[in-house]
Amino acid sequence: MAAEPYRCGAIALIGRPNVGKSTLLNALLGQKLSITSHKPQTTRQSLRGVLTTETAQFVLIDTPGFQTRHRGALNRAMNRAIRGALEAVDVVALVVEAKRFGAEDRALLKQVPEGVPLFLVVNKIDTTEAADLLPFLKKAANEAKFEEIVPVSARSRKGLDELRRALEPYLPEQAAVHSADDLTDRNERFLAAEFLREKLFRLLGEELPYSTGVEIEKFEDERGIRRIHAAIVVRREGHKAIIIGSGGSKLKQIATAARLDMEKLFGSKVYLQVWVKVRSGWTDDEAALRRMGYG
Ligand SMILES: Nc1nc2c(ncn2[C@@H]2O[C@H](COP(=O)(O)OP(=O)(O)OP(=O)(O)O)[C@@H](O)[C@H]2O)c(=O)[nH]1
Ligand SMILES: [Mg+2]
Repeated sequence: MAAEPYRCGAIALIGRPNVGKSTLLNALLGQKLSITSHKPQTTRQSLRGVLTTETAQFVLIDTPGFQTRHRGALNRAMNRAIRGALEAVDVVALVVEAKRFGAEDRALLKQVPEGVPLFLVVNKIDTTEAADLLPFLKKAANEAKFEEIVPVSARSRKGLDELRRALEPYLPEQAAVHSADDLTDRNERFLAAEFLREKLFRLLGEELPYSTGVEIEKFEDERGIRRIHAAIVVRREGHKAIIIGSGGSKLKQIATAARLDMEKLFGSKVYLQVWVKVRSGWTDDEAALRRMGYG
């Protein structure tokens, strides 16, 4: 029997905030690449993760959560990033939470280009009983013309092989686009900023993370040691004081957690220096957003 031809293609993971797109990307890669938190709108820019197997290369695109409630310039940039990620993909996977399919999921489906194979990935099945899940899957099947509906739990790593096997036949027959040891299209500078931003989402209160950003001011790789200077950008002096914390304790906790993640991903020692700067109104200033990489 002739060997199957190699396949390679891009798969966009789209969905409402907090459904677990980034957790799913990491679970499929078997490595932490994309940042995650229990707060919605953690991901702000799209990010590609490359999974290479013997038979196929999956270029998985994580995207910001789609929402229509918040309308500032940063939110517009996030929705633009979703539209950008939907250009020239081979498969679109709409990720939803088990037992939740609503107006925002339907609004997002309208943005999917015609003719692109559409998957429904039902995540967080660890939170439901099988008896409740089946009626949901049946009902969801009527929402659009899905090629496949795949229930998974990104957190407990259930259904991931099934998802990969279901996706593979939809990838075009072609040689790998990335080399086998490529993990992502993003550089270490971007990933360092993201890991620091994750700690802001995880270690600060409910509201503050949304008005913070991160800028990498210096990134040097000296004989395998990364020296990184990063600025946390906030909108107000009061926010700066909260992030620094009493005697600098909060900032130290944030920086240490971020550094440990960076060392793991980069496989090297990292010297990380972090300071906090105030730039009032940055989340609504298009020029400032562009400078910070929100294109
Ligand atoms: N119980 C359960 N929780 C999950 C699962 N997958 C993700 N989560 C949790 O859901 C929350 C959101 O996960 P993310 O991966 O950050 O979600 P996201 O869709 O990327 O969110 P945005 O970037 O904000 O759009 C986190 O607290 C995850 O731990 C799952 O399979 N089961
Ligand atoms: Mg995310």
